[in-house]
Amino acid sequence: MYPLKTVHPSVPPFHPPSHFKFSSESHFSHEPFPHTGCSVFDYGDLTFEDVPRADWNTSWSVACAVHQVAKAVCRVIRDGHTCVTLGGDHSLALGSVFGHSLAQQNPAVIWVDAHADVNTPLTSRTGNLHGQPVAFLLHELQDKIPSLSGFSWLSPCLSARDIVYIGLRDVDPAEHFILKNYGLQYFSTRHIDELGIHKVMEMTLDYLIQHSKRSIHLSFDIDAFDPSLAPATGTPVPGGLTLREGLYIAEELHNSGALSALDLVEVNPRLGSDPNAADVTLDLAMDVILSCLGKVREGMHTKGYRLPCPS
Ligand code: 5AB
Ligand code: MN
Ligand code: MN
Ligand code: MN
Repeated sequence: MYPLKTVHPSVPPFHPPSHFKFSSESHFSHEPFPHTGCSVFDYGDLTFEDVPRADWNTSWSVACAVHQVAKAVCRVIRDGHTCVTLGGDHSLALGSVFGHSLAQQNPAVIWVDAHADVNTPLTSRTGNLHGQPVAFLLHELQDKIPSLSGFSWLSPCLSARDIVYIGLRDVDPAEHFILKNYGLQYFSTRHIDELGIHKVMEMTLDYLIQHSKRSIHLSFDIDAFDPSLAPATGTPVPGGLTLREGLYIAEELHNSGALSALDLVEVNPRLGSDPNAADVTLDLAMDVILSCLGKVREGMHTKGYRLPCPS
C-alpha cells in the first residue's frame, strides 16, 4: 500500500459571507461537495454589460469584465476560501491572478496550458488577449506593454520567478524569446516525457515554495490536455497531457495545502466536432476541479466509518 497515509475528508466549519452576493444565483450548500468533503458557496455569475459584436475583441470590453473578476476573486480569497473561477477564455486570469495578489501577498502561479500566453500586444499575431495575460502580469515586461484602454486598474503583480508553466507545446517565437531571456521556468510536454509528471511537480513546488509559505494560484487551461480528451476548446494542440497527468497535477496541488485559487478556463461547449465533445470536456474539467479540492483516486472514507455487522 502506497502512500502509507489515510485520507479522511474533513469538513471545516463554513460561514457564507453575509455581505456578498453577485447575483440572485448565489447559493450556499451545506452538503459536502461530492468526493471532496468541501463545503461550497456558489457566489453566482458575474454579470457583464452587453458588448456590440464589433467590439467583442476590444481591450476595453475585456478590461471591464476582468476588472470585475479581479474584485470578485479578491473578496472570495479575503473571505478565507479557495476561489474557483470558471471560464471562458484565459484573459480572465488577468483578473483572477491580480485579484489574488490583492488578497494575499506574492502568490505563486502554476500555468497549465499548451500555450505560454505571454505575447505582448505588439508581438501577438492574432490579437487575442487570451494569448497575452502573463505578459500583462509580469513586472519584467512592463516597458513592452502599450497602454490599452480600460486597463488603468491593472498593475503587474508577478515576477518571472513567481510562475511555472506545465504542458507547453505551442509557443510562438516571441514567446519563446521571452521564456528564455526573462528566465521563466517551464516544463513542456517533452520535459514531462523525460522526467515524468511526479518529478515535474516536485521540481515545480520546490522552485516556487522553497522555504517560504505562500499561496498557490493554479491557472488551468483545458487545452493542456490532449484534444482527444478535451475537444471542446478554442485552440486544441495535439500531443497533450493524459488524464492521469492532469489529475496528478491537481492532486499534488491539493496536497500542498496552499491552493487558494483555481481558474479552469477555455472550456467552450459550443466547440468540438461531435455531439459528445462538450460533455466529455465538461466532465474532464469537473474531474480536475474535484481533484484540486481533495478527491483522490484511491478512494476515501469518513473518520467514524464502521463496517456493518450482520445482526
Ligand atoms: B490560450 C496564440 N499563441 O497568441 C496567440 O488558449 C495562441 O489561452 C493563444 O492558451 C492561445 O493567439 C490562448 C497563437
Ligand atoms: Mn491559455
Ligand atoms: Mn491554451
Ligand atoms: Mn485556447
